[in-house]
Amino acid sequence: MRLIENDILTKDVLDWKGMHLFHFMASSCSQKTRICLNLKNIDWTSHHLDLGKGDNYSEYYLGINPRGLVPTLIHDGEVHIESNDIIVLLDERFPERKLVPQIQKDKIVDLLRHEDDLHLDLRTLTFRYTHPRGKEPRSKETLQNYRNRGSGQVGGEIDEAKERELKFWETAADVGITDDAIRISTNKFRAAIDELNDLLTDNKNLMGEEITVLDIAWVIYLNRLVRCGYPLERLHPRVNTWFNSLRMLPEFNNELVVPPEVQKAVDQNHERQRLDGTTLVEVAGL
Ligand SMILES: N[C@@H](CCC(=O)N[C@@H](CS)C(=O)NCC(=O)O)C(=O)O
Repeated sequence: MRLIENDILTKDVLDWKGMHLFHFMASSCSQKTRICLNLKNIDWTSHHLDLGKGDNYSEYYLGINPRGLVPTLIHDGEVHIESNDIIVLLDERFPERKLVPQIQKDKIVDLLRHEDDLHLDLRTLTFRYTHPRGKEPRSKETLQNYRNRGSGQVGGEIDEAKERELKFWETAADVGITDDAIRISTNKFRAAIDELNDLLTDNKNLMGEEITVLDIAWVIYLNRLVRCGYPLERLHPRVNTWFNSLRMLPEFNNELVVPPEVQKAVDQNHERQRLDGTTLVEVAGL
């Protein structure tokens, strides 16, 4: 989705030349975008934000992306948000290695929409089953900044996605990530992965022989789910085999490495959950 000038308060980016990406190392949507850039050999300038430190809620960044989310792509002064729109746009502008075959475009866009609908479910599982984020993952002060800064509009319209984001963080602070929320989100993923299994029945990759953006998007999600303790191999062996074949390619692997201290915190979290009987498998009844 390309923003219009009125959506953008940090006007200097409108004069930027070349390809710039605002992203966060560990963000799934950023990883997806970076893998596309890698596969297409596109040169880009990195603007790294640390979401844990709230860099995405600065006046500067909310002036660029009123949703306060990563990634944001700036291409010759055009500001684009929403990772799925960005990867489809990159494929149109850099067709050398096609990742959205024209003939499959409508179906891919439709399936990507379904993937994006599950994004808050992925966040729900992440915030309980990777490293612990504390009782209030985004403080009241941070959320107040988020509410007040930026134009609050996308495409000239009041942005409802921002309200949805605020609600997510306020609920997380109020009641935490509940067992019910874990069950609901996990069941949605289980059903979605069963659909991937059907797509892989006769195909090497989700849309056929070649890798498309849909494969990239789902490898990223599955990578996160497996890190949360989702038993992919046991529940969906065919999907697991396909996932591992792509996950280990250097263009993917380079974007998915986890720093040892972060992995240690995840392992400790899982150990605690095993002792308490609150692993993902136990809570979701898998
Ligand atoms: N639909 C959006 C979702 C973007 C999104 O939620 N990004 C996450 C990181 S994966 C984010 O920026 N979260 C903000 C935060 O954690 O404060 C997209 O695909 O770009």
